[in-house]
Amino acid sequence: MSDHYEQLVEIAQALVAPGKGILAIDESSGTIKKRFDSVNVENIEANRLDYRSMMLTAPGLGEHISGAILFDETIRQSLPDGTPLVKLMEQAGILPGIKVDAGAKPLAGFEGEKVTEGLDGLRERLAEYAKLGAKFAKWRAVITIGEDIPSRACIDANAHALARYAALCQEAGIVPIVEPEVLMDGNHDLDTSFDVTEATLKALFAQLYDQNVMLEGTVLKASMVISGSEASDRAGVEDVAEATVDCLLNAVPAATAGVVFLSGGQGDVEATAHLDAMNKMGDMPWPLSFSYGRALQAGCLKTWAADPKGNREKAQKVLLHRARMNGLAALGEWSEEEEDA
Ligand code: 5MM
Repeated sequence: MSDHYEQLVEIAQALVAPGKGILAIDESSGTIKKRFDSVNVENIEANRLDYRSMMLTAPGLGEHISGAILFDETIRQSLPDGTPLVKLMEQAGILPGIKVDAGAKPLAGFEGEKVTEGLDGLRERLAEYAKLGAKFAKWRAVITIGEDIPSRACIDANAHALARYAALCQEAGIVPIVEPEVLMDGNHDLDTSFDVTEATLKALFAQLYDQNVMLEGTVLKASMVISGSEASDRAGVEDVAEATVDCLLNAVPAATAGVVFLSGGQGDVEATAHLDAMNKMGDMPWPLSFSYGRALQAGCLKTWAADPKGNREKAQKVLLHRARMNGLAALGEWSEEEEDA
């Protein structure tokens, strides 16, 4: 049992508090470049700070956002007036989180598959992040669906690394978010997505159990069970919601503090509708909420990029709207009328 039991449980429960979810703004250097390139913004530190601090200072964001996942650069940044972003988040009631993985790299011997690296030196990095104010962390593994993949070796290597990361986080008093993302890329059907997600989650929880990770102080960041993005006959909202909940019920122990979804390339309203449909299905063993990156940021980024100074408040409103919609979906109280209001 972790020395930090109560602290971890409290943080984990706060992350999935009713009607709240997580804002993922932990894009690594390569990913934020792609996002900025798409809206013609130069990828320099000043712009990254301006963009991310614009989101974190959106008035009232803490009503729907429990925590934000930061990148290493961001957790060390301050506003031009000297206020550290972490302090500003604390004042806004938003828990600071940190991405600690070093990215998904090719898995030797398994073409087309990846394993996430970053365990070397992780104990020391976590101790530093805890001093900087991080209350939770995130590690993302990537599972690809394709011809004859994923392999058992890929699923097991990633589950093992996720559990080692989670155990180190809890030792440091930091809540681990474990994210085994089954990618939406490809033309696979809903059943294939179900089978791969179920196998991945079962392997992950077996490893978490073997490595003494305390589930009450752990949050799962899951991908939804969804048709491949290039599938010809993609499943509708109700089917996705039912398949996802069935899969989670099969594989996720009730002791887990909560489940938050990634959006994985879904449209922003689509991601909200899926989450809402799941929560409308009734009581679950764990809270079901969101930890969206693109599905929270897409409209906000576009609005801000059109005129970073002039559109600051407008972009914040766009973000607040999506945060509120997803907060409603986390309660199963979202509707298209709310969306259009
Ligand atoms: C915000 O994007 C995160 C960082 O990705 P990279 O390490 O590839 O730069 C990403 O891990 C994100 O937290 C999750 O994938 C969820 O984001 P989406 O956009 O899928 O909701």
